[in-house]
Amino acid sequence: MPANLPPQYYDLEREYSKERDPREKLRLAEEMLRIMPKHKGTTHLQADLKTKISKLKKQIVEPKKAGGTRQTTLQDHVEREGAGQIILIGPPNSGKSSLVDAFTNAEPLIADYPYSTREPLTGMMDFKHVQLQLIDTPPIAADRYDNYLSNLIRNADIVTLVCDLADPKMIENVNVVIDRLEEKRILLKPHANEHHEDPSYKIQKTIICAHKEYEDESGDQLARLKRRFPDYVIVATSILDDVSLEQLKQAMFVSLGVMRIFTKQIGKEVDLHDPVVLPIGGTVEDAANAIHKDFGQKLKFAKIWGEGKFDGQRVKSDFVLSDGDSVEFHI
Ligand SMILES: Nc1nc2c(ncn2[C@@H]2O[C@H](COP(=O)(O)OP(=O)(O)O)[C@@H](O)[C@H]2O)c(=O)[nH]1
Ligand SMILES: [Mg+2]
Repeated sequence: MPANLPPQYYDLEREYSKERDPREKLRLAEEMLRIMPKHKGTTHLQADLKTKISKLKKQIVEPKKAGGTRQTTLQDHVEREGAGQIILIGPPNSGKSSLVDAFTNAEPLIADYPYSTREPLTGMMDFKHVQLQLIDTPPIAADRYDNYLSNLIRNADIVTLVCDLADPKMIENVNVVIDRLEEKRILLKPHANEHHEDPSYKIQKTIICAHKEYEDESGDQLARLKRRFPDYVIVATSILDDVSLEQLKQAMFVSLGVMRIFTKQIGKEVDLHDPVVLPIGGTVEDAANAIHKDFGQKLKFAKIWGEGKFDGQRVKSDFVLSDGDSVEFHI
């Protein structure tokens, strides 16, 4: 039976075969399926198109990784990688993409016009051999809020609110961000241990990045920010000031409430490149279990090196470790 396809179908098919962007291909394929007459003569074609559509959908949801950079396309969820997930949010043009560019191998578009970032983008940041995942996001403004942001922000470990010291309307624009999130029942707070009587509200621990510090010679803008956010960790940064960028990284790491524990095999040097990351308060047993399930139970004792300890001090499984300690396990 002849297919008797309408002429538009052939136009779409031509476009489809030239198109490279999978999302645009998907749109075209769906359109082809929509206009295709549904009768016996087109059954094969229909099946064919449906297969193409499902393949394209898969390709879009699971894009191949390239050098740790990933354009997230399933936009409201970023699969967690590394020891913590930190989302950068803020008004347009505040410098979110520049920071993600400086800290990770991701390559976001940086531009002097607002709304340059259209989609979340993730990249991995190394901080003293700990891998942290950063998410760059589109701006939040009075006339702009991408709904998928709510889930992304709720699911991140920490929010970094990037404020633009060069913006005379900085406070106003930052307030818009806070208000819009509150509408979505997300409350940015300096600590995670606050509670809200309504459980549908999410309290999200937040640190403040006071960006473009060199544009604020008088320091008035920074002072304004400190008055507006009295209890928050605030780090003043500039892309041109490496020390400030290290301070922001440090603040991000500290805000996660984790510590790095280095491990050492008996008779060998400490492995300084691949620390175990544990919540602060973790013990020798927790460190052992992080290396291998049940390892903690088999442990007889451990020797540790670190600040405030004797070198090779012998400790039991319940010994509470501190950031930077090295541990040698004895079973
Ligand atoms: N003066 C100054 N400009 C910056 C700094 N960081 C970024 N910018 C500029 O601010 C503009 C917006 O940057 P971008 O990272 O795209 O901001 P986003 O919209 O928040 O992602 C660009 O023109 C950047 O070059 C900084 O530390 N100092
Ligand atoms: Mg951007």
